[in-house]
Amino acid sequence: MKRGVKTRSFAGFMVMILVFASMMGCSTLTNSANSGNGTKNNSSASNNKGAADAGPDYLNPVGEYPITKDKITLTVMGKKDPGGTEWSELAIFKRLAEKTNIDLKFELAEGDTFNEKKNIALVGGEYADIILRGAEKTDEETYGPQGIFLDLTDLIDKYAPNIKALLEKEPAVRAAVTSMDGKIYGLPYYFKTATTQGHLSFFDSQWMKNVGTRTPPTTTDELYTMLKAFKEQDANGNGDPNDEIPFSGVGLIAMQNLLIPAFTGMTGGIGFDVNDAGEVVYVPAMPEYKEFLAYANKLYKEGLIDREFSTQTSQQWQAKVKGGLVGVYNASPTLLDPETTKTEQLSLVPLISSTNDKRVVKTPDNLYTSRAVITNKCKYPEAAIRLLDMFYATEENAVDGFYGNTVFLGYEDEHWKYTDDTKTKYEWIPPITGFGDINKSVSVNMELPGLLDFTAIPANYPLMEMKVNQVNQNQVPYYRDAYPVNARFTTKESERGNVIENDLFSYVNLMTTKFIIGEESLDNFNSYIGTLDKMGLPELMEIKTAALQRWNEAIK
Ligand SMILES: [Ca+2]
Repeated sequence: MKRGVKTRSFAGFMVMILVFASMMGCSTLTNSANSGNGTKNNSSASNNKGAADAGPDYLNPVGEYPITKDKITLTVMGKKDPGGTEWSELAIFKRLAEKTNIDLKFELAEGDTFNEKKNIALVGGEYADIILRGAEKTDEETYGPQGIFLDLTDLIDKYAPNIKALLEKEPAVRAAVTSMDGKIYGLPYYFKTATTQGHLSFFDSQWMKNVGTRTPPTTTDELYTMLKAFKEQDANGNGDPNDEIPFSGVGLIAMQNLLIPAFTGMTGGIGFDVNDAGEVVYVPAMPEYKEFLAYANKLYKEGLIDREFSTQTSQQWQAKVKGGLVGVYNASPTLLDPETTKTEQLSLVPLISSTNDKRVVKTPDNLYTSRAVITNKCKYPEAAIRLLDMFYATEENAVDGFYGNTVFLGYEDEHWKYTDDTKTKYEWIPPITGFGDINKSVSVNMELPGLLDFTAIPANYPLMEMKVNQVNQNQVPYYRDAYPVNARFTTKESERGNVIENDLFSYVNLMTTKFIIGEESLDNFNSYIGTLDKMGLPELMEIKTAALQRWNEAIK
């Protein structure tokens, strides 16, 4: 899937910078009509204020369109998906420009190339008015206090009623977007859909019936018994009792989602969590983690875990699953062939064990920060925030059919429609047949700033329906947050913390795999803990604890 852009020569890269720089000049020209001087760090347009509440002269009142009286142009540096359509060709941006009088001039790049370009631009002072879909929290902490990213707090208050409503309704969203200095530099993507999920420990109900198991396992012992039966009998019913792989996945993902929570009662996987006393814990250093390792080692020794779990590619694992060889396959049933899969696919409830009596599954992420920042190059920050605010509209305050969900799905009754008044199911309208088509011609369907709140599921898609029903029944009731993913760190804390955390992650990954496959004896668990300490775990715990305390204050 990767991208010719990555191998672009340095000369080519410089050409891109030059094109970008000339675009900046272009935007300055457009702006010069309205701005008396060329100062960088002030909205000169907003200096021409009329009445106190009406905003600057160039702007129509909030709620009225177009947003600006005359056409303006804003430059946007954006991170696009590999091979994705140029954003200027997408329907949402074309229609928004018509409605608002705001033309967006895009300078796009992909993946690491984008990050490199962004850093060069910000350090070199040649950046766009807006950065879309590619800034990070650490950028906010660095470039916010320097004044390069604008503090959006007052702009939101005056010009962005939809964003304001979201922040008032969701204290965790406000906390997540608030920088260390108490200001708001970046706008979030906040998403809730029916198809986001907890863990994915699905299996075929027919396998269970074929081996005489009556009800799905709810403890680690019961899981062991079922996996053993899968191994010993002809669970897939093809006449060969020896071709079953009872439990498979790629790497440690399945263990993190199902087995580690079953033994530790924590959902932080091989990372950080917060215990019931409110203290930071590092899950792979918990005594209960040793019990998980012992259990997984037993499964591995007895051939109940795929022998190739730590070495196989995603494609190899998928081929086994689609070939009907895997029991608990640890993926969404939508991976299976809809033509041939007619049996009920079940998901395990979170399991309990000898060391844990709480059923827990990790709450899925529903928020990405820093999806849009406005820089001090922008002469029209009021217009920029009003345009971005449209991405946070709900169905009730859509403007010409555009609201948060439009970014995800396209325009209702043009690209998709509900199948009936209950609004529980939807279907695509040809020629649109799926999200791939939306991304090709209509929108960038994920990770732009905005609010996505969509609980309908696709019609005529039984495997998706099974998944959603199982997740709602067996996982949603047990959601538990791990360490807050949106806690803020100082620049110094992140620099030091990231080094330690990456080292720990690599070591824990390696050692966990070795303990499971028996290459390392569990007698060495204590020396493994000692190594974690030597690698800086206590220092990282302090950093994480300080950030957690700030987070807890922020969400009060
Ligand atoms: Ca078989």
